[in-house]
Amino acid sequence: SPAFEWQDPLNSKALLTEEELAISETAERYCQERMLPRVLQAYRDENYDAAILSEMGELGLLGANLEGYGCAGVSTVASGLITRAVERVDSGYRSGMSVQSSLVMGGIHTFGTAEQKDKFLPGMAKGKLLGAFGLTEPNHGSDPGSMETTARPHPSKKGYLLLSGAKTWITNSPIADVFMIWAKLQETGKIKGFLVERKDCPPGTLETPAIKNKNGLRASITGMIQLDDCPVPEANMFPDVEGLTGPFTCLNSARYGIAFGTMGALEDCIERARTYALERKQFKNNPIAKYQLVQKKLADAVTDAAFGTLAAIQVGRLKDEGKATPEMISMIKRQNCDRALVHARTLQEVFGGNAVSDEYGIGRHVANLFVTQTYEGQSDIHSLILGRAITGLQAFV
Ligand code: TGC
Ligand code: FAD
Repeated sequence: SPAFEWQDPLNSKALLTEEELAISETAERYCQERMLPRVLQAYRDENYDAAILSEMGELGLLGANLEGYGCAGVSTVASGLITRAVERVDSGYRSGMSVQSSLVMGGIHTFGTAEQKDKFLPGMAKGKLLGAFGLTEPNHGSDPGSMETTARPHPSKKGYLLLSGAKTWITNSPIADVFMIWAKLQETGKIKGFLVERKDCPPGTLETPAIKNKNGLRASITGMIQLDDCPVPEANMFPDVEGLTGPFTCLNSARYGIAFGTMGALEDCIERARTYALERKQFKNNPIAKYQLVQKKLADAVTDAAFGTLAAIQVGRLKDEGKATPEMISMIKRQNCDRALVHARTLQEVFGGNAVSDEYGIGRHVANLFVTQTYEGQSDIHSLILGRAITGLQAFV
């Protein structure tokens, strides 16, 4: 008779293809053997090792669900399994990868011209060319439609525009080679996407200072993008998409990755808490895992990890069949980030005072998971997206 497996209680593996299982195994092995040994020191030093992206590129793990241009062309579920493997180690490492793969490569793949795809995608797939995605501004986070960054015609150079404005809280910005900037055309007020190459920016027109002293996501690098009449050729603009549909289409894919990825962080919290609870003894030499209140914490967390994983697989399958809606993605992004954060916080209690030591890893996940609940649409914003779809009434303004 089948045995209950606490690591995969609803047997989600049974829903995966042979290829997906193999990809998951490759990603898990790389993450456990190569990423995990670096993360504690990286987090302490607030240092992102960009070599991670080139290592992932060599394994074919970047932009993995895209077709062509050196990308693997795997299923959406397989790409989710990769994010889960990475986020089992650290949400910051998954962040660096999500921006590269889903937001920037995905955006170029969907909206880029043939020349833009040829120019950027092969280098990005190898992790040799690094990307950043600039949507959020100092005064406009949840409401990017009010952005102030503008693009105006270059007064003297034909075929060029000048970008001005500031983007903030931008993952990878201090180390990126190419920036996907969302800005309003000064003439029409329409939002357009631009690919800005660091190497082509004259001095003083592009600055990307790092934002230091973060109390979460410290193993990733975050910064600003400051544009001061930065010249960009018209050929680097996405020709056929305008309005928020552009950035939000990129976000659909990245939000999916976060929904699957956070299940990896939660599973790591469960595994660490279970191990600790079985080893730690209190009251008549009993392992604390024997006590009902500790068991309930584990049961609650294991249940939500299993449900969240099944939901992510279902939405991935629908996405590949062209049947997924943005609201489905909002639902799993909100639910999985919220549940992962709640359970990580509760499981932290299992470690008693030791939870305060960074050696136990649980505090790092708690701090990181707060960020996952905040970026790519804060959870309350996703509640309002769902509320709008349920009632037909919009509550944003
Ligand atoms: P709204 O009127 O709802 O929509 C404007 C236009 O956009 C279209 N649209 C979508 N298209 C594709 N996919 C989606 N998910 C879409 N959602 C909306 C919509 O059809 C409409 O098109 P059109 O042709 O009619 O113009 O826009 P709104 O201004 O009312 O905005 C509403 C709201 C709150 C939902 C939206 O602004 C929102 O989602 N806010 C959250 C902002 C956000 O997610 N920012 C993410 C920044 S990037 C980031 O955080 C990266 S972190 C990366 C990492 O490190 O991992
Ligand atoms: P605000 O929009 O000011 O929201 C503050 C609070 O108010 C939230 O709780 C929100 O839910 C609530 N709120 C706002 N409006 C409403 C409303 N109408 N009804 C109810 N509640 C509301 N952005 C990028 O473009 N690219 C990146 O690579 C990127 N990386 C990031 C990395 C990190 C580490 C962090 C922290 C952020 C990153 N972001 C990035 C930005 C992120 O997407 C924003 O922080 C997020 O969208 C929220 O915007 P905000 O911080 O301006 O908060």
